[in-house]
Amino acid sequence: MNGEVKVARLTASGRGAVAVIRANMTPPATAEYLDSCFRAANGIRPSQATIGRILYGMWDGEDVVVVRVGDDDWEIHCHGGDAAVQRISRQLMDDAPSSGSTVSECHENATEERLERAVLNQLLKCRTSRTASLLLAQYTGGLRRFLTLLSAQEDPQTTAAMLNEFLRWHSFAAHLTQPWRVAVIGQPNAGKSSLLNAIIGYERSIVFDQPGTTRDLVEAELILDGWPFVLVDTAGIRDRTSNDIEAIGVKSARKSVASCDVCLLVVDSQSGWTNADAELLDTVPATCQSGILWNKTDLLHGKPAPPSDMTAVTRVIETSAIDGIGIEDVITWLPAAMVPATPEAEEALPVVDTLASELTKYAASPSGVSLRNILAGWL
Ligand SMILES: Nc1nc2c(ncn2[C@@H]2O[C@H](COP(=O)(O)OP(=O)(O)O)[C@@H](O)[C@H]2O)c(=O)[nH]1
Ligand SMILES: [Mg+2]
Repeated sequence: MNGEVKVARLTASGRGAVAVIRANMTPPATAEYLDSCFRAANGIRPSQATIGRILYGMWDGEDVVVVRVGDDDWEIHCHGGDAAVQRISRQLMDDAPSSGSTVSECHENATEERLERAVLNQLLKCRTSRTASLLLAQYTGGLRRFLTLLSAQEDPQTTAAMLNEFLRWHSFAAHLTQPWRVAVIGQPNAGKSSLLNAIIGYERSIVFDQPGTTRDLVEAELILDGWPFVLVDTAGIRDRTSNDIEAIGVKSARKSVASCDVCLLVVDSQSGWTNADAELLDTVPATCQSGILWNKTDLLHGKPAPPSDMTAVTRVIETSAIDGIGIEDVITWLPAAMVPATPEAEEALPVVDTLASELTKYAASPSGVSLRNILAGWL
């Protein structure tokens, strides 16, 4: 009779540097299967290794570490991305000679409660301690307390007010795990790539003094005031372009503007404000805030400042990518514009998107589904 294989991921799902998979291979047949998957650098076969022995080697072309942790148990430490974990787990599950197999997630914090599981899932995606502490407060009871209070509420007006207050944080809560997207747009050569590099502090985009050099979107993640941001460098958005390669960049730039939270329009102050800039500003969707970066001010030498009718309606920051003028202002303005207010420490936040959508739907037409029914699915 064949043995049995049980595979479990010990580390939490989500991004991580290293993931650990535990494999339980019950005799008689299966342990040797590990030997065919994994080649240790020192030639020791995992099925013959002494308990506690750490083996470094290759698994299907990938560096992994295998440790025998018991008579029938091995740990496989591999790259932390989901793809590597799934590939190794599936291989053990599907190809090892066994009579039956199971796979499970069994990291320590696993909980059976749907609400906490969903919040934990979000918590694992946090990139900053500021966002993680907000999520943690929801995980350790903040959200459950609020939903319990809400479900006990008899008065429709109070219920509506509680829901309103909760749901007004919907977009903010979503951004705790999905960075605010900043599209950097502008005419070719205005200094978009240079400014992006100045903001993120290292050379990331191509900077070249021939118009239309940035063909691909270049994204850079950064943390501003504890909040996650992604800056997207774009090709100049123009309606007609003679260059096909740049046209691809222009197309994706339009798409990128459509999905961004804020647009930074870079203007070359040497040329001043042009119709082309006005047209560009018009492409920014109403859902998206915009700011103007009046760039190359180091070259101005008395040339005109941004027109005052423009500064009256939009935030204009005078910048120089070369000597760093205004970069600090941009870095301060972005988080202030995106997060004008922060919730109180104890405030419940709609950090679970499915729940937030269900409640938003309910709030729009309270006579339809019953609130108790919705909440019963979570409590
Ligand atoms: N003097 C000066 N030159 C700049 C500034 N920003 C960009 N440049 C120059 O303008 C040219 C185009 O810059 P780039 O960032 O590639 O523009 P993009 O096409 O908008 O991405 C390069 O030669 C840059 O060095 C600035 O603030 N001051
Ligand atoms: Mg560029």
